[in-house]
Amino acid sequence: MSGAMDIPVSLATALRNARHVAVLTGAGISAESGVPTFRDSQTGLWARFRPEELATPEAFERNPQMVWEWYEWRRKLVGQARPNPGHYALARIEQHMPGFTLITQNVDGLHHAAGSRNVVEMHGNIMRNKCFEHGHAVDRPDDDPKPPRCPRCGGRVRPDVVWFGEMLPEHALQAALGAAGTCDVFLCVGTSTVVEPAASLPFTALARGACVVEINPAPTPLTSRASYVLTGPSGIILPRLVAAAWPPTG
Ligand code: BJW
Repeated sequence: MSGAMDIPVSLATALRNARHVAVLTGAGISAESGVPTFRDSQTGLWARFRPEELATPEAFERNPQMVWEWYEWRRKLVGQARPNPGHYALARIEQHMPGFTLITQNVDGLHHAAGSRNVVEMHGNIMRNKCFEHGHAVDRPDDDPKPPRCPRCGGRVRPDVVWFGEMLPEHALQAALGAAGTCDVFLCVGTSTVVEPAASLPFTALARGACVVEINPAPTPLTSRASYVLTGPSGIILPRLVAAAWPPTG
């Protein structure tokens, strides 16, 4: 990618003429905001931590303090992060579209911070909490103990995110499936496209006949099937895609 000229005209036209655009984002879109991805070999969280020790209900039952403290550390990172040009470009696309659904696997809230409105959070939000036993929402947990206790039932408090082996929020799953099954253009941005059920969404869109665009510096299981592959960081490519579809006037 070296300039706006690198966006194929046929892609810019398809985006401009779309009635419904669906976007799936993953950790890569927030990498340029300083939030580590999961699976990148040098910087990814799981180059240093084992997911089965941290991102499962069993891990929390085994060692709730360690899991709670890992999430507190990540909350600090996310709390300092600001949206990057990739997040803002997606908010701009929404302003141009009659129908737009931004499906994110990210728990960092940066799409809302960038001004996106129709955001579906498939894996929850790291800034929210709920109790482990009954799912009661817990607004402001105490600092101690770690993890704190639910004021309603005394259960342990956990982050309101989706761990491996857990069901996704039903409303989010339905909204994501609905958007993938009805869109004309599907953008798959900054995800390794391996964690289900999110990873199936671009394939659902392909089966429906949508134009599926992958934006990622590295190949994924989608790369060989995508209609267009834009190789590079989303903070560079997405603003170029917007400029190609809706050229600045004057
Ligand atoms: C850039 C960039 C730049 C870098 N610009 N890009 C069917 C088959 C097999 C298994 C399953 C299945 N169905 C369900 C499962 C089990 C499991 C699963 O999928 N396992 C697979 C690993 C095989 N799924 C589940 O358990 C899900 N639950 C479920 O399906 O319930 C029903 C059920 C249960 C059990 C059995 C069967 C059915 C729940 C999944 C929950 C995932 N949770 C996590 C943690 C969230 C909380 C937290 O943040 O701590 O979600 S795991 C982690 O992975 C996180 C992410 O959202 C998710 C996806 O990762 P993502 O976003 O793709 O990040 P990376 O790091 O992998 O990739 C980053 C990408 O960015 C790379 O491609 C880079 O190249 C790129 N990049 N810089 C653009 N500047």
